[in-house]
Amino acid sequence: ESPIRKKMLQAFSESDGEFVSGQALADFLGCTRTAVWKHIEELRREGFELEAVRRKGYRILHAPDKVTENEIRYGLNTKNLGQTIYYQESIDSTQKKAHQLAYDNCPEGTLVIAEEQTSGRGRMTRSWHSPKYSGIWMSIILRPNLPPQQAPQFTLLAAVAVVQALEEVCGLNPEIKWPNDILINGKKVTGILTELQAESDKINSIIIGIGMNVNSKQEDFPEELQKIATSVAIEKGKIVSRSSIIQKILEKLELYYHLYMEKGFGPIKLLWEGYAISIGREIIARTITGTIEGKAIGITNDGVLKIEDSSGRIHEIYSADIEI
Ligand code: BT5
Repeated sequence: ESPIRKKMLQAFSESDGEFVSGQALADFLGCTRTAVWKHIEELRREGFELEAVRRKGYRILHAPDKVTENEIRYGLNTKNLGQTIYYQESIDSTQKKAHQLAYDNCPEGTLVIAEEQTSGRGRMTRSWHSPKYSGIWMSIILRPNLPPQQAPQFTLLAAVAVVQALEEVCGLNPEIKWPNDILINGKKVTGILTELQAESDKINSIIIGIGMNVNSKQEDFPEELQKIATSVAIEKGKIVSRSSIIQKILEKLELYYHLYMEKGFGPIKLLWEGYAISIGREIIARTITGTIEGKAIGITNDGVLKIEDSSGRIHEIYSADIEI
């Protein structure tokens, strides 16, 4: 995407729905009015609805609901997160691409996003169903100067950002199931996958993958997901703009990332606990080494789950699937 287009969307973004004159655009972009008009035409071809009024100029009436760089940039209110965007209509996995970009030293906050994933993945070797246009399939690269043990806290931090984005943009009240599931009415609407590139004592990159079902209908889910998955549209009863959810997630992530770097995990933990469903309940945790049953009594300051079994013994769980 050309830098001129980027600046043009920024100008519209700042005008907040008001007209921007052709001359003002030309001055701001440092190009001719004819060039401005050409860029406007290009935006139209991409599905932007633009109004042009003589002597007033142009304004954007409606941005199309795709998740291209333009859609995400228009109205995005962050300093770093999502300021560099890698978009592909179809991709194997945004997580995989993000790993490559991180390895090649892309800027912190780089967002990788696609309309569909052909081999989206969950934890371990599980797959993540990511059909075209109906969801948010994205990965964000962060580079906190921290030891690798603190990385799991970022799954919880991201979960808080996602829950608040869904509350504020969609008016929904999702809950978090430790460690990485966001549920609405007991069904999974979002999964989070946090991965690392690290040396023994230092994180190089954290890659946070977020998969959210947004406009899928119940019958769109494959058989095995019918009973366990839901989407924003199913819960809300109407179609929702993906780009506005993405923008809000990025804004919240940035906010909490800074809070975390300044104040540590404490404030994030408090927020997280307010949304958690598993705490205080009898649960079954399936880990790689075995199954533990008991009461989830809380998370530690590292984000590790504590379970008290019937003999009163307390187990610390680093990674598991939880059944409530
Ligand atoms: C997760 O794993 O929940 C993490 C999912 C992360 C996906 C994002 S999308 C962008 C980025 N790029 C990627 O390639 N991945 C990330 P886990 O807790 O292991 O849950 C996986 C399980 O969730 C599967 O075994 C299914 O049972 C279920 N599942 C698969 N697709 C789903 C969907 N679209 N909605 C709800 N549940 C799903």
